[in-house]
Amino acid sequence: MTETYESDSFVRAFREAAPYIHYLRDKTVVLAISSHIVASPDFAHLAQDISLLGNLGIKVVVVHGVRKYINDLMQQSQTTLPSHLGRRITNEHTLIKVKQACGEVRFDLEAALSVGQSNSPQMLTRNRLISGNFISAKPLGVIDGIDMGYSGTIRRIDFAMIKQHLQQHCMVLVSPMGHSLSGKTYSLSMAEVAAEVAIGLRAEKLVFINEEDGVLDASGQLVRNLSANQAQELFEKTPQSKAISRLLPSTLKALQSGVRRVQYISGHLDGSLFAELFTKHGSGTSLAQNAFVHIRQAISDDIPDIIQLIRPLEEKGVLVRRSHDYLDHHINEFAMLEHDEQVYGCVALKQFPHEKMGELACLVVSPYAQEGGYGELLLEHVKNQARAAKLKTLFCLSTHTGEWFSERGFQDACIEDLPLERQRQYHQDARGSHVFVLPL
Ligand code: 1C4
Repeated sequence: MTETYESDSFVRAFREAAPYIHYLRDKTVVLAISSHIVASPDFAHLAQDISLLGNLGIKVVVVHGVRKYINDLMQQSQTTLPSHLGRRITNEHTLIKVKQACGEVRFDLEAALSVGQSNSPQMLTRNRLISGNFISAKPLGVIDGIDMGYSGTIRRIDFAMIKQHLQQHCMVLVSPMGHSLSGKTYSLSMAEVAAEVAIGLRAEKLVFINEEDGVLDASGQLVRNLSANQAQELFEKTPQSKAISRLLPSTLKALQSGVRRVQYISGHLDGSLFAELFTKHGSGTSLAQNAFVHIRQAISDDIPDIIQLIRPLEEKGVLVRRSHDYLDHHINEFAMLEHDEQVYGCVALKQFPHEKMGELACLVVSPYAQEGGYGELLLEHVKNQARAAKLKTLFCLSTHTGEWFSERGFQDACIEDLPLERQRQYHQDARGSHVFVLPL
């Protein structure tokens, strides 16, 4: 028997991760890290993973929060922090504490991200971390008669400077502080800074790393994927923790402004960052402007993906063999199922307009994504296409999957029920496939 590592979980995980790593190389990822996470002992693992992202060729910008550090300092001096509309009111005394807290978080972060991976035999290079006066700020001013003092908002971000550093393979560290042109310092919202940085850099992903696992539904279960509309609805109906609620406005703005994914993950869960970036299921909640899974018309560029999906099944006799040439000529019959920009399935509808019949063919869901309902989605898609084309009957031929179709309303049929042209092909193929039909 040939030895195989296929069942090895490392091999499977590596195969799953590789396309994501390839996709993210040279793209920008903004990581917005809560100060509660920086202060926690769990941060050491996360910092190592962040360093590794840089080594994988991903452009990383780290934005940090300061809330925990400020609260601790205020507690020590037994002062409370007034706030209005969810923003801290920063007077001169508080500003000193904010600066102090900000410096402390930065040093903690720099130290953790400076740990070299010297325990690795390949000695990965140490990432250079750059920070600077990237953000110009202006005061929030007086809101509802309340002077917000040194709490500010972003006026401008020096994206050219940030990009220059990223281009030179440096990691960029951005603090939630900004300076006005008159030299005053303002305390900013970490979520706002992270979103604006991600928007301006056209980041691929904005990842908020908090203490919570992500967004929860009414029964307290973690919600894996949300579109912007679903998120808005869910947050209205199901109150989330304060930390998560604070992120929603910036999240929606980032998504509306072109950031492809905003992700909420827990910084306490070892490996959560890698799981979120490099696996299909992720580890927290992933938010996108539009729905995650969609089925679209195939184009010639999809042929390599189709071949990758169908070849192993052709070898096993589950599917009929289709050459590159065949796919090229019949690509209009195919539809592709994508999840998060990755292809996970395909299906074809071959029409026999004379008989008002259609064949559902070449139905495949990637082995990495089976039993998640994608097969059902592809079937629904073909049924809708067939109805739109005014076909009356859908049929399919199968050697191994008859039960799956029977459970979805297909009935056993015989060869004579097929269009004549298909009957001829059936005898030519000599596969002895079972025939199933579904009245539409
Ligand atoms: N038999 C019965 N049930 C099955 C099954 C099977 N072979 N495979 C999965 N299921 C069940 C699961 O156990 C699960 O049940 P549960 O837990 O809900 O009770 C349920 O289906 C999952 O449903 P889903 O919607 O999540 O399904 P997916 O896993 O997303 O997709 C596929 C289902 C069958 C598409 C998927 O398992 C797959 O890709 N399988 C390998 C390829 C395959 O068998 N495709 C069907 C081909 S028939 C050929 C052609 O080339 O045109 C041959 C033509 C000829 O001449 O012979 C077709 C149509 O392509 N024909």
